[in-house]
Amino acid sequence: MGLFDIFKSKAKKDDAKKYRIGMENTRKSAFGRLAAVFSGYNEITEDLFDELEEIFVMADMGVDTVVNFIDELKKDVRTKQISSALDLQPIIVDKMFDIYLKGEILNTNLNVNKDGLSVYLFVGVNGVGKTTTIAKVAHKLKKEGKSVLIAAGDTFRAGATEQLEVWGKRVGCNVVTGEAGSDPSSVIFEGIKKAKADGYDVLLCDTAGRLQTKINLMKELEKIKRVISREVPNAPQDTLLVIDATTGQNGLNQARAFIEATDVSGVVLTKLDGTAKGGIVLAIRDKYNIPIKFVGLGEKLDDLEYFDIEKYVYGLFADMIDEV
Ligand SMILES: Nc1nc2c(ncn2[C@@H]2O[C@H](COP(=O)(O)OP(=O)(O)O)[C@@H](O)[C@H]2O)c(=O)[nH]1
Ligand SMILES: [Mg+2]
Repeated sequence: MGLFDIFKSKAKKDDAKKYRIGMENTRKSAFGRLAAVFSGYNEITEDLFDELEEIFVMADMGVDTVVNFIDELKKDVRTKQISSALDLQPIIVDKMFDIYLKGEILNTNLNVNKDGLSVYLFVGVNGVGKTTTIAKVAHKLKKEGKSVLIAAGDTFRAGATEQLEVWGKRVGCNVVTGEAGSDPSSVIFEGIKKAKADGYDVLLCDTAGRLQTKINLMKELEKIKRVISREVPNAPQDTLLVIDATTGQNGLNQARAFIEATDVSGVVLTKLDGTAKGGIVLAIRDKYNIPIKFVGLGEKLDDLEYFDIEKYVYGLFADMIDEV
């Protein structure tokens, strides 16, 4: 059974509700045009493919990914000998799933240290949503029964530490802070010391998002990681690159500096609710081959979901799927 059919069941739909609500912008603009396009065609034609291509590019799937995707669709149409435009719809949904997975099983869960403290480092350009995401992750992990400590490693931006302290109070999490302008590694070091002494399960580390030269960025992240791995072997368990979905392909280019500067093990894609460019998930997968671990679907504490490709694809096509 294809994804198209699976999501006709009510239980699945309820489970994916946050995605359906959060991705409304993408659906209403780019993907919402699919229904109108399909209503103009009975048969599958080259013009139909051209219109589909335009929609996918508009949703920011990335030109290379789209070209490849359209090729795959055409191949499927040929091998399955389909000619009716209506029969193409479920194939689009299923193929989208395939091009994300590429036949692999992707680890979208956080890596966990079985011997004690798990340390997660959050990196990314200023304003993408690192601090907010840390609060959301803290909230989520606490609900899962973990004890969570936060280290306010952004000592650079004025007010960053206070912002995190406010979130900490809201979530009910202690926040380890340092002086403004102090070395971020020293704040993170203090965080680890406290986390180990008090037996915390998780330490979440914020960092500044300065767009410095790559060399400086590399040195700063290297130093932070050196301190972390000296104190906790094999840590950080994950280095999470936070990317703002509203910045589209531009944001991806900025993110590249971080990927080149350090080992990134996962992506958090924020503000998926605030963009029509929800196709960016597929562009990230194609360009960087790093799994997306979380998506931000709003500004509130509960608006963070573990990334799930099925629910995401449902978020893109909910109108089309629900209609059938
Ligand atoms: N709509 C929406 N806004 C978000 C999301 N994540 C973060 N933001 C907003 O993005 C802005 C910048 O967030 P912040 O955490 O300070 O970014 P940082 O500079 O990377 O730490 C804030 O106004 C957040 O409320 C999200 O998933 N959806
Ligand atoms: Mg911040």
